[in-house]
Amino acid sequence: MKTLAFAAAILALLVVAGPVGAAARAPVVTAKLGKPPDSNDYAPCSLGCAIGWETTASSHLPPQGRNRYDAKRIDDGLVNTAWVEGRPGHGIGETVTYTFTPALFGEREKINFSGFYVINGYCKNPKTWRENSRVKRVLISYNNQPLCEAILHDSMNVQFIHLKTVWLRPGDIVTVTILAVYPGDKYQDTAISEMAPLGAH
Ligand SMILES: [Ca+2]
Repeated sequence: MKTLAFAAAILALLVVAGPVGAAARAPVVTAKLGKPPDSNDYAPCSLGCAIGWETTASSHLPPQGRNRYDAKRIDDGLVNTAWVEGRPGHGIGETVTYTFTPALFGEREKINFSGFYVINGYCKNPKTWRENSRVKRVLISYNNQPLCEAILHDSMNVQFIHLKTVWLRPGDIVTVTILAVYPGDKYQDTAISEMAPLGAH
């Protein structure tokens, strides 16, 4: 009996310890699919209406002719320009970081952030969109702590990632990491035409 009781106690401990021992997984949200952008300079209300941010990326494709693919292209309000990652392969693990620098806050102590709007892929035209990879799944982190994973649609329409409100404070960063892609027909370059933080309203 003692052996049985001991075994039961060990089992109970294992059951209790299981979830704690395993790495905590961020919750998963699926983006809400909207309409096609109504013009090339599509720029709906975003957190940018209130304070703005600084955007950087872990890599980008070098310029080709007059086309530029740096991080500025991901929130320039133009559908026909895109940030394109610059690593060999599909850019799994590449990141885009939004920094909310203290100077942007002015008199504000904090501001609410509630997700992103995204125009996925290189949406210059349908051919370019198909030839380059699109983002399928991302990890969204807040000050380097996982906030959630988001699944994006393989579409040229606008899509929205809605998150539980996070209160951003001066110096905070939000990072988006590519976890999976929809491969392009021709290139292994993953592109995002627009991805801008939502909030403040
Ligand atoms: Ca753009």
